Amino acid sequence: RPRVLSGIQPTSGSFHMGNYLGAVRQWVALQETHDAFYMVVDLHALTLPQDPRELRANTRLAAAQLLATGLDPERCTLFVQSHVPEHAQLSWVMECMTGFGEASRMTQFKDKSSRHGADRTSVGLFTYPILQVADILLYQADQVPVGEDQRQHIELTRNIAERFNGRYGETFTVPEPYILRETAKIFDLQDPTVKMSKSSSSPKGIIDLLDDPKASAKKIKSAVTDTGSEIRFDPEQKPGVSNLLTILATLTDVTVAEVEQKYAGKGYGALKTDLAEVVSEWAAPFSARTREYLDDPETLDSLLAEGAEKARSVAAETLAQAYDKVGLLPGK
Ligand code: AQP
Repeated sequence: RPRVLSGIQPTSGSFHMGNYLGAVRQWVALQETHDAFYMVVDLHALTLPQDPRELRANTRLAAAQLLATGLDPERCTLFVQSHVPEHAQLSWVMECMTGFGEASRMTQFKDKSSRHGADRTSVGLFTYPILQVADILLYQADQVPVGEDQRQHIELTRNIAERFNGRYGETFTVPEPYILRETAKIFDLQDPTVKMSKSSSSPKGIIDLLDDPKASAKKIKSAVTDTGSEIRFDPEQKPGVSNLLTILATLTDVTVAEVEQKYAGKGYGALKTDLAEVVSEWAAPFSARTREYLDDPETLDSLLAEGAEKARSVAAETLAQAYDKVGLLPGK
């Protein structure tokens, strides 16, 4: 079985529809066909200031949401990044393999650092793509299921893996991004030209999966659509409507063309009402399942401990190889 690896940050509580449709939904499908490793990337969350108690709670909450979407610890390895110290250990080696200029070209860093200002930008935010390189290479992942915003980081991972292999001999699998075209980028409801994002969308622009269904319905109904009244999938001319069509088609497991056809001749109102209904039907059982996992933190923690143990057995082997290749003296 080919191997996949991916992660999600435990920031700001609820996952949003972009996280789910862009990434986590694929994770659930891939656990059936792939040797799958998924993690809550708590170390990545530290790139921005976090309240310690909230971070701990949000890490459990993220794991509970992943289980609630259908990840099954019998079929995949689910763990918390900081429980596997090899991530931070390999990251240092990878930092030493990365050019400063190369790291400076990461557009996500440029966006986030310009938003936060130099004083609130940590060195960790700058090096976080390199920790991600380590995350992926430790598991010799063949594919990395992510949203479009991560494509550049996967490209960096490929470059560094190739560089390491070239310099020290075949060590790492060079991974491919696994990005589904249709859902690679889910857009902000209020500004459908930018991605739906925890840190930069306004609350009205985000469908939070754990939100009260009434609140989500209200946001969907006030989503910015386009002038004209025709329901047509046309991301250039009609980004708002196209975004709603994508979300509806994916959640109901049909093609965008089918949804387009169904709404031919109808108004935006009908599309929004139906989408609100579909989101609420999806989200209610999801929230209930998330709560069940949270209500039993002991079981949740022991699932995560088992996941970390499985992950560590793979990660430790790769780290030992990498340390050996670069010439670090093995300890006793
Ligand atoms: N809008 C999106 N459309 C498609 N995929 C998306 N992802 C995030 N937003 C969208 C994908 O979700 C996965 C987990 O992302 P993350 O843990 O990196 O979360 P994030 O990047 O913190 O989420 P945001 O909302 O994008 O936050 P900011 O803006 O703070 O970085 C990833 O695979 C990501 O591609």
